Amino acid sequence: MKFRNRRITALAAVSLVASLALTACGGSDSDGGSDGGSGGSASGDISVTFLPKNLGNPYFDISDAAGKKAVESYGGTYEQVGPDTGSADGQVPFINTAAQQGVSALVVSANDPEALCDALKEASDAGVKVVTFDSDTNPDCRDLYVQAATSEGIAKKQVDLIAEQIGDSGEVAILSAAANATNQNAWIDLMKKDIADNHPNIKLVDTVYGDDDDQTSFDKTAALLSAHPNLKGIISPTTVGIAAAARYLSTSDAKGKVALTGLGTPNQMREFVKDGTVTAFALWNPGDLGTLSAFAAKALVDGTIKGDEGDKFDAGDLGSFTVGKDSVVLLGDPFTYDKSNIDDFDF
Ligand code: RAM
Repeated sequence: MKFRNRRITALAAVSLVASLALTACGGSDSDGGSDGGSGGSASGDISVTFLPKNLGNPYFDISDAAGKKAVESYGGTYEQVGPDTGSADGQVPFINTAAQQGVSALVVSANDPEALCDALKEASDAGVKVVTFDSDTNPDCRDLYVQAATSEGIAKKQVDLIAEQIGDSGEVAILSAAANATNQNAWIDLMKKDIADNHPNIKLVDTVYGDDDDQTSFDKTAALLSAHPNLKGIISPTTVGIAAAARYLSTSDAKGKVALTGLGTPNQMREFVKDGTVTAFALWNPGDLGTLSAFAAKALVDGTIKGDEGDKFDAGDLGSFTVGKDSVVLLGDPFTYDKSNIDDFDF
C-alpha cells in the first residue's frame, strides 16, 4: 500500500531529493529533529561506512552524498571507502578494515554475490550491521538489502524501451558492468526471459562487460558494432556503460541507426538525448537509494529493526518503509527519462 502511494509521488520525490542531494548539508537539523525523537541522542554514536562498487562512478557519487547527508542528519559519522575499479577482490580489504575499526554499519554495493561473504560474516560477527544496497550479496551474508526497484520491473522497463525504439524487431546486444555483478546479472536473466517470452522478433546476439569502467565500456561498444553489422539496438543496464556507449555512438555512423537504452543518470545522458543519440532511458533516484540505506543502517544499529519481514522503520523525508521477504527493502519504481522531461532533473 505504501508503495502505491510512493509511486504517485515518485516524480516529486525524485526532484525533491535531487535538489536536496545537491545542496550543501547546512540545514539538516529539522530532519534529525523530527525522526530523532526516540533515538536521537543514542544515534550520535553511529558510524556508517559506505562501500560502493567503485569510486569515481557518478551514480555512487550521488547515492553516497545523499547517504552522508542522511547519516549526518541523525548525528552519525559517515565515511566512504572503495576500490577504483569495480571488483569484489578490491572491496574485501575495505570490509576488513571497517570491521577492525568497529564501525556500527557497512552499506555495500556488491560486485559479486558470494566473494564478499566471508569478510562480511566476519564483520557481522564483530558486531557490524551489514546493509547491501544497489547490488546484493547472497541473502545470508547481510542483515538487509535495500533494492532500488524490483528486478522484474527494471528488466521489463529496459526491454519495453528497446522494443519501442527498434519496432520490436531485430538484433540487440547488452553492454553490462562487471561480469559477476549481482544486480546486472539478475536483470540480464530476466531481460532474456522477457525477450524470449514476449518479443519473438528480437534476437539477443551478444552480452559484453565494460566493468563499470568508462574506457572499457566505450571500447566494448565499438567492438559490438563491428562484430554485429546488423545490430539494431544496445541495452546498457549500467550508468557507466550507457554514458560511454552514448558518447561512442554520438560521433559514429551508427548514431540514430542503432538505438541505445538502459539505465543512466539524467546529467550524464542529457546531451545525448538532446543530440538525438538516445530517445529514452530509465533509472530510479540514486540519492533516494543512499538516503534509504543510511536510515536502514540506523534502524538496525539502534535496534528498531532486526531485518525481519514486517519490520518497519522511518527514512526521514522518504517516509516509512517495511522490510519484505528475504530482508529486502524496496525503494520504488524505475522512472523513464526522455527529451520531454530530462531538463526537470539535476543529478
Ligand atoms: C552503475 C552500477 C550500479 C547500477 C547502476 C544502474 O552505476 O553498476 O550498480 O545500479 O549502474
